[in-house]
Amino acid sequence: MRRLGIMLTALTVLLGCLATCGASAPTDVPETVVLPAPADGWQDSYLAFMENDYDILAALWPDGLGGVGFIDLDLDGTPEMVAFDQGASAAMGAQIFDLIDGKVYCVSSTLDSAGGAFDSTYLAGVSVCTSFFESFRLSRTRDGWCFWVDSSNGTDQTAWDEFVRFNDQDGVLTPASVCYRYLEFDPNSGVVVSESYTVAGAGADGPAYQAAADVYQGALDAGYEAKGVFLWDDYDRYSAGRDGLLTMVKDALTAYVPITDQVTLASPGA
Ligand SMILES: [Ca+2]
Repeated sequence: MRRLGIMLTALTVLLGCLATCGASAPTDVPETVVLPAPADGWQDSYLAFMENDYDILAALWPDGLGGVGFIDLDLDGTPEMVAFDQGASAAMGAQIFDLIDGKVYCVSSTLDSAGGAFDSTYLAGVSVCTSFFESFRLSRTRDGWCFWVDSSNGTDQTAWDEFVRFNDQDGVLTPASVCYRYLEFDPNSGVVVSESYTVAGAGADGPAYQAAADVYQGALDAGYEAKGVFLWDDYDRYSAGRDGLLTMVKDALTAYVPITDQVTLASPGA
């Protein structure tokens, strides 16, 4: 029974949140989500990938990665690895790696060249820009439990937002575009001179975009705060080539917060 308790961990959101968050309560979505046990040796798999593929990583990001963290984005029990670049624009680009059948694959990247550098079997067309591990939110939406992120970036003349939902598709983390907004500004006046929207990849208008975004912004947030480490936390420790990167990954593994530690829990075996 103890083993059952370890393998099946139920996650319960405080019902009190329903009253205090002001969000509508999904009626047909369970109040708990059951996570399978993580894949054996998942930590070593990611470490080995970073060590063996270091030359590829160094070629793609010659100045080094900006941060590494682990988040179970598709709620299959095994965390994905999120690696930020150092952000040449307003937000950093996230590269997401998933452990699939014992092998690590890049499943999302802001770099087009990642598809040629890594095995692109599971590389999705949707990528994420953000600057914080905590931007990935675990919520109980009307469409079920999921992680999502408000991915955004821009310049002084443009701004875009994309709400990205993380799905598990046959054991593969799959980011999906919920809705997207692109704005162009007059650089002198700041007035919006053009705008375009999509919902689920199809052309839409502003109200449709907002309605799709509201499903996530208005959902019940589980209060989970993902953690990782950044290069600027300790340049001396993290910036020395392969060894520095592997140290960053090891520290990120230590910083990893299992979802069960962050919310009110109820083990079915307890
Ligand atoms: Ca996962």
